[in-house]
Amino acid sequence: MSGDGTSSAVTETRVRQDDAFARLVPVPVHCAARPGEPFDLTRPLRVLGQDHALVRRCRDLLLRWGVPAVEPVVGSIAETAAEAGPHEAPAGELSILPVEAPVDGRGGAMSATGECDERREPGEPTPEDPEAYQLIVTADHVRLRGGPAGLSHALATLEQLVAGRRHVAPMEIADRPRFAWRGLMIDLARHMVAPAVLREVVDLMALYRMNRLHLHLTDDQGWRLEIPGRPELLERSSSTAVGGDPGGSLSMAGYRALAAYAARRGIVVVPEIDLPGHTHAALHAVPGLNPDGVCPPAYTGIEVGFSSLDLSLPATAPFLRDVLGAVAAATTGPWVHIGGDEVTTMSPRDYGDIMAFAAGVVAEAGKQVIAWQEGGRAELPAGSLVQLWDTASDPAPVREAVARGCRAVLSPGSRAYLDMKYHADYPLGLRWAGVTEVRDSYDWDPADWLDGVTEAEIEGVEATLFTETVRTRTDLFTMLLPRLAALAEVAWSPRERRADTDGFLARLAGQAPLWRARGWEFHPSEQVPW
Ligand code: TNX
Repeated sequence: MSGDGTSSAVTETRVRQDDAFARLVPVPVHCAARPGEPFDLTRPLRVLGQDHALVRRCRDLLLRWGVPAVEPVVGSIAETAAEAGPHEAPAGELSILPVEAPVDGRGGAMSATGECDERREPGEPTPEDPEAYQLIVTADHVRLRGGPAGLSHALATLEQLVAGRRHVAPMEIADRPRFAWRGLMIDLARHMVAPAVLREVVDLMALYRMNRLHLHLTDDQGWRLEIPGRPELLERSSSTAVGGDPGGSLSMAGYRALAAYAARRGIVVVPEIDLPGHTHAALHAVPGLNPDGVCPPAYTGIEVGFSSLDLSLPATAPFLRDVLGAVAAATTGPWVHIGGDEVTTMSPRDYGDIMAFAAGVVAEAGKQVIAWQEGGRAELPAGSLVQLWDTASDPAPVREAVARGCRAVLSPGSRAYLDMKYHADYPLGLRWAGVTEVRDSYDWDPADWLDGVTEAEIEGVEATLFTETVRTRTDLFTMLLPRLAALAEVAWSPRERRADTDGFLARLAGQAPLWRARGWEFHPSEQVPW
């Protein structure tokens, strides 16, 4: 091969491409090198698409990573050449072109119209795959294709390829998720997380193509969401948090704004009102929810399992209707989470009754129910989601619920609970599910987790961040990163693409510049070759 100019050029291109693929998390279904020169990011570029928000995001991404000038074009470019008509941006596509792209006879930038060999197109995004996308890079054209969610994922992949570089190697990527549910739960109740930080969490999720932001909005220590007609909930129970720390809350408008921000990135917000346990903040605010009609003092410790609602009290059903009705009405996504975990003070029958009642209110409001694994014992509507979490207890309720037509979301404590300590001496976090390093979060497969539950019955995977010990933005990102990226790949990538954990850890190391650029602190795990 030595002395053969062509081969060495090809080899060189391959090295660059391998390098490019080595930066992608989650690993895509299909990626392959294409011949040709790399796409040059050091010249002024034009971003062309039909969707204003996506065009702007693409422009911002390129500017953030040092492209000297970016011209956003929504709709079409009117070409100046007399014989040339306008070049329309096809729906479902986003193009990045040099501003000086040559114009072909039909008025399009040449590379935007059919220069790609259509026979070599990797798998088309299909209507059944709203999150599928393609990314094709040639010397003069970066083309992203997919539905709105797919294009959002394509932008995430592009950002990983571009980050800090002057060129993108020619390549094609065709990608789609393994599981529909790729979630992250954030506990706002133990410590409030400010909306600006929640938007950063959304950005982080989008970077790893995650799509469900589950907000744990209520617990014993605080109530965080405005409920119209029930002002006492925020007046009495929003200023508290674990350890006497400051509380906080989301107005309905703030909640809707966050959900809209997430939706533009392909992410659905899933609100949780934890019932019937974890309700001390409600009991503290609403006298009629207490058997003696007297509100107990606020609670700021971290015990669990002591509080519960009582459906036999006249105030309880109206309370549940008001709260769940308001939450359902404010939620554009299809799901409302009704909690159901860690109830130790009720009979199984009372527990089942109140869970069934809450599920009925949610169903009447036109939403699907999701509940923690214990809720699998209650009568939930078919198609409800049951979320496995407690690796120390019998997962039978999840299995039974699946047998009755529910689907499983997997958040096994020992893998997906990002409030677990990284190691025994780690200053933050709890230990009830063990210590969890990044390999622990990565080295498992959802399809093997639950005997008797098949891959087809698994809706997906969700990481959780409970915040008993998480007080600041730095704490939050340090617990999420790097483990969240591991779980994102578990949920997105095909099993056969994940066989090489060391390879994953090397790709993970390549993410650090992206995190640093955003000011997201991360745990410098010794398992990762940073
Ligand atoms: C278990 S997860 C809980 C939470 C705690 C968490 C701490 C779940 C359904 N219940 O109440 O905050 O452990 O890791």
